[in-house]
Amino acid sequence: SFQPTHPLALAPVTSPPHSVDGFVREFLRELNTDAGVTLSRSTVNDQYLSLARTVRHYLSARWLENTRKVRETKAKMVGYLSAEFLLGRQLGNALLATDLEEIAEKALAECGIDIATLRAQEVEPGLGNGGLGRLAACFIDSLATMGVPCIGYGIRYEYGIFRQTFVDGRQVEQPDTWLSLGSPWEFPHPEHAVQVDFGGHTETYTDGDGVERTRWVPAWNVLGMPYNYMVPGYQNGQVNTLRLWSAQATKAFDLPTFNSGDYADAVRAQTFAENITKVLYPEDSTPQGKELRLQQQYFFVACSIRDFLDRFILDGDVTTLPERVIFQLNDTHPVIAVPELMRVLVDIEKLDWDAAWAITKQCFAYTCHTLLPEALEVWPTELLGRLLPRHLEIIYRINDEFLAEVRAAYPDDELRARQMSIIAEYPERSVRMAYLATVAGSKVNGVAELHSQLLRDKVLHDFSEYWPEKFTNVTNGVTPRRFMRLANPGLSGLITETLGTGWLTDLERLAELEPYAEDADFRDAFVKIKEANKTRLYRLLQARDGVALPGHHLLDVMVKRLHEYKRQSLKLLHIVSIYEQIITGKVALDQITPRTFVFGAKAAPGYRIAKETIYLINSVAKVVNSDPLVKDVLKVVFPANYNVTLAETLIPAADLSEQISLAGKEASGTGNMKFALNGALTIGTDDGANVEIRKLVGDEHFFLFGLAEPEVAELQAKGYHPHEYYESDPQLKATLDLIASGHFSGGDRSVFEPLVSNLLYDDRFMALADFKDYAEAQARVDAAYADQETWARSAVLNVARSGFFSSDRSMRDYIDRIWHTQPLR
Ligand code: CR1
Repeated sequence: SFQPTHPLALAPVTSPPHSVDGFVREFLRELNTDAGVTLSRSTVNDQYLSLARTVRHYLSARWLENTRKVRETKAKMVGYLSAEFLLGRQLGNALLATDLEEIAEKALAECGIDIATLRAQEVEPGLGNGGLGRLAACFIDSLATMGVPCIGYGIRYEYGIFRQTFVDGRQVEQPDTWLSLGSPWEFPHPEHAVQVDFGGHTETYTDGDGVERTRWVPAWNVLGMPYNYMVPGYQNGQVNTLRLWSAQATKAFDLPTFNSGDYADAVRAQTFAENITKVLYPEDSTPQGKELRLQQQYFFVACSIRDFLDRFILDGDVTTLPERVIFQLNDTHPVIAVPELMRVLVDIEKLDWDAAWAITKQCFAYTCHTLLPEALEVWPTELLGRLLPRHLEIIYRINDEFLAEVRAAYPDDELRARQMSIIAEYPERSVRMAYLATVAGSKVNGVAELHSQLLRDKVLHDFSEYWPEKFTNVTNGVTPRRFMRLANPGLSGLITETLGTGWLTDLERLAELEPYAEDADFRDAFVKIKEANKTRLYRLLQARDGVALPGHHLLDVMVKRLHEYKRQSLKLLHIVSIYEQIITGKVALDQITPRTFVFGAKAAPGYRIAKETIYLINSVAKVVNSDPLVKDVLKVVFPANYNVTLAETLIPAADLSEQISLAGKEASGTGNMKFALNGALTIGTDDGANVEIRKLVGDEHFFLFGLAEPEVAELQAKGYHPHEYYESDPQLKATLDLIASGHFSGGDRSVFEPLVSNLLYDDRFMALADFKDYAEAQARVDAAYADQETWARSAVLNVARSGFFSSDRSMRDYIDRIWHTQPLR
């Protein structure tokens, strides 16, 4: 560091004036000097980029100040390690955080620009798959809003989650080129690039003090280049950092090869290195076990740990690390950070093993986000040892010492030791990353009450018996800034009018709305807002997907990743069942509650059944939407490319939220919370956070159906035979028969045969077992919706009673139960 002498450089960094004039000046300066155009010659993209940079200027002073304070006060930080951060668009959130919405709108209007056009220009960074990545984004928003020092560490994928298109009803994936029009929210820092090693072997040597040590002799390396993002708190002047890593070659090209004329070969190293952060793996909840994926994981955690030590442990005393940071492991993806920190402490910082282990155990905590056994990551030792030989040795030693403890605690119980081993021997020798995280982590948490209970009872049973105090729950939450204030300005305005300000950072205050459920004027205003939100959605869908929707239908929405356990197929069976009853004359049209069904879902490109389900949904939509008989009562729409941006328009418009996973399979769900907070009623199973939503909003305001988790387990144990449900329920039979008959596939019976057979003879997630109860619950929905007053009352109560689901509350729970950090004063 150097000592500046100019008085301006010594003064605190300042923000531009918080006024329309100030904003206009800043905006034009950006256009002229950064984009290099005049206003009259500028494109929408120039304007958007300049607007983003202008807003950024209002944040940077606070950001720099924040970072300085954290360093100076040596405050303990949260290091949130996550392979995914599904941020959504940045502009709206930054304008809100800086309280610049009105000023910016006026300033741009004075320049002859409609801010809405510029907002629409932003491409969201899709650096995540679904709930897990979005949760990380909500958490860092909450920490900034609460003033808790946090640095998010992740990967800057050049291509995020694929852009979904439909071609003849089938999903076709397109690359997500989110960076192509510029990325105004990031600050690259090539000077802070970190080297990351891979491959090679290890060797022992004796150091100067006569101590026998190990060193890693890697075979190749890449550079990790950091990009900083500001994470602004909501109107509190706090700005935290998100640091995403991009891989680059250590040597851009091989000059002799280049000079010899083989240009393609000369840049091979570069291409190889850059591949590491080229693209997000599109598997949600089910890992693929690909080598490149392990490279991504190690790459970003190695960069992050090095970075933290270099930037925050300035005196080099690594033994103080537990006072300075707690690294939260967002699922197993970053768990290789555990042996990496051990390697750094033992091999590089030369601590002895036990001291290093004592530090490491305090520096990590682990959140598990799943229960599906196939979703728990394991890495074959062959692969891990080839890529990270030193890390595998460290893992073996951690495991040996851990198993020695287990054997001492449970003598004569070799089976238990085998079950708890971090190393699995069958079907192939591999490392169970969830076990490694559990052994190393100071705490282990699930993401909803039921999920945490099942973790203790089932997935990590032996561990919870051995270390009961290690296990805890933190129920997920969502940020009300994005999912209420930005997504639903109408409702937020009504709430502020009613309660005053303050509720956005103290969401339990929504409880004060409770009496207004009985107030006809309030309900009236509430219903009008819902209608306006529907209109806004229908305009968007018209423009975006070319579909026209009727205004007065019940809007029934299921949006989430396409996965068998989430059971989009159950929703679809219900739709087909209604349709079948109409076309066969079993029910009269005037008995049907007019409904529009909306699906939004991406399927992992290699997940066959999921993709077939998408095709079936689109095929059913095509037939139903073009059948004149049902045109006034049924519509099925499936807008392509569901993402955070679309969610923000969709969720506030919904009347009914579909949360229908098989009990015990959805760890939490977070979409369920967003719907309830926006006044949709839920139809759902007793699964994940649904359980807590139902308890809080009350049974009368929630449509519960389906097997409970213990019943699922029991049915599984005694043997589940889905075709028995088909044989004994005539309506279910008629529904499946209609699909099998080729009615939705131009008469071709073979098209959906695999899907139908799968339901009839396998049905891993028991859609058929829950069908009847689901249809009955849907009939209760119809009955309830027929009484608009009562429905509105329930909807208001859903909002009033869902304040618990703010991610601010989740963060408080993490702080109290796991992190023990303090807000910055
Ligand atoms: C779970 O499936 C949960 C999110 C966030 C997902 C979902 O129920 O709400 O995590 N899990 O906790 C996941 O993506 C890899 O696992």
